[in-house]
Amino acid sequence: MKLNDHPTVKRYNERKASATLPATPLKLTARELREMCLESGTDDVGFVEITRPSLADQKADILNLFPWTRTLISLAGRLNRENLRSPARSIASLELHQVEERLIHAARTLATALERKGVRASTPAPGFPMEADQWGCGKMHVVSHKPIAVAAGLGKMGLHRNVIHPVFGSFVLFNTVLIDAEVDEYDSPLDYNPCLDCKLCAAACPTGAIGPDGFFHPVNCLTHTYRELIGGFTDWVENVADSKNSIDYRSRTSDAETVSMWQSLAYGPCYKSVYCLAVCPAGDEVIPQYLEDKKAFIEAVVRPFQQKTETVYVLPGSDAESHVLCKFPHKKIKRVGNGIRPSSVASFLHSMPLAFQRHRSEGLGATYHFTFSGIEEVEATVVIKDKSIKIERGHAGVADVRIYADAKTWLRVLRKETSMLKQILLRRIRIKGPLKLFKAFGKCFA
Ligand code: B12
Ligand code: SF4
Repeated sequence: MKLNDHPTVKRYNERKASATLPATPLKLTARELREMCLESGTDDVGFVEITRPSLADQKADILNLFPWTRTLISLAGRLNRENLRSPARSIASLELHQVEERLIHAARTLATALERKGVRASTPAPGFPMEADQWGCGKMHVVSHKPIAVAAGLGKMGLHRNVIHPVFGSFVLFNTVLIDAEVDEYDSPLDYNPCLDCKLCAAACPTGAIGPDGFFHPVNCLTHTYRELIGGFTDWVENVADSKNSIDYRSRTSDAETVSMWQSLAYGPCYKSVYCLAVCPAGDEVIPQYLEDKKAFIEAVVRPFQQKTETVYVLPGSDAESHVLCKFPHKKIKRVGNGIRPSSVASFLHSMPLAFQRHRSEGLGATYHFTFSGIEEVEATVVIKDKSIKIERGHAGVADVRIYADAKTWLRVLRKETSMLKQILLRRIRIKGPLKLFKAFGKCFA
């Protein structure tokens, strides 16, 4: 049979001749698209063109995977407040899973409807699954929903580094649908920030990851909140592998922790804290309770999280550990690993600001010149001053300490596969300058 005689091809040619095939590229009206989004089960929506300058840093990544993208549809899913405010982790986690599921379903329903209209549409996950093979060497998530939601006018970043919706406040999750059609009207960012700068999120965060000055420490947050996810799971597996027998395993992991890990695997992850969202009074729907009686709000909403007796997971010697000891002495500290270990010198340099424990660097002011050789030949300058860190490629300024290292050996030390002292004695790592300053450098990274 010739291709043109095939029934499917014949039907295609007939539809083409009668012009019932949609013309491309399509232009959708914002009104019609908004209605479709709300019908699919989302609570709010906004549209952004792929060329929006505020999204320039993720445009290449998006186009690499979806070269046909013209418009980004940001979908918002409202979270029920009292579930998120419950100190019971099972209740708050279930609320997050349910809204995430709803956003996945809504995005897919919308994509199906759009595809039937001849519009190409793709729906990356709101959270998981992610590109897990990128763990330790790049960005695991396909799309960053927060900047898209901000560009789409669905909210602004609060002190806690989450997007606050003008009505739902912090009780909101986001998803994004990518389409190949243009929309006749795009949305603009909000002209104000719903964040009140009340700093309740900083007061409630058990790890101190949210600073009252706006500093955010993603790694200290992840080590606790994600104890049963990604890197926390890796650390648990290694504990199993390192245990000599069941008694040794039980000395490392309590029965409750083992059961909790099973529960996370079977029913979706248990987030150890979402306190920053739960205590936030911002947003039209949320603010009345706060404005009517601020003291009562703090007693009813913030205090239960602060008073909760619970285990807080910290990196040994981190700012999070000092924070728990100082602010929440009644909480139990458990020193753990978080599975984050650089796989290259490039990722070591990239991840350094994320791992930097600023309070541990107090009083330190020094410039470090790194020279890596072997599998990666890289020069870099690290300046630690005034509790902040700056990294640049090449050697800049005058070095207080110069570090020469075989790249592979340096990574093995970071991965705790060999000791720094041994490698210094073997001269695979050489330090020029005061050893005291080199030790102080190490202390800044728990
Ligand atoms: C990575 C990530 C995290 C990381 C980093 C958080 C962060 N602020 O970026 C960790 C594990 C700490 C985290 C924790 C939480 N997250 Co989260 N997370 C994401 C994810 C996958 C990407 C975030 C992103 O775009 N970052 C880039 C830019 C925009 O963020 P930024 O704050 O300007 O910059 C930070 C990051 O670049 C980060 N970073 C860069 N590289 C790396 C590498 C690693 C390993 C880490 C840890 C961080 C990191 O460091 C920067 C400094 O803070 C999104 C889902 C998605 N696909 O978008 C959800 C998302 C941001 N998370 C969300 C939520 C709800 C949470 C939690 C409450 C816990 C939970 N249940 O998941 C906490 C809240 C912590 C907080 N106060 O921010 C929601 C936020 C909703 C909202 N209203 O804004 C999102 C949008 C998921 C969703 N679909 O709704 N999250
Ligand atoms: S709790 Fe207060 S400071 Fe923190 S994000 Fe909400 S409004 Fe802003």
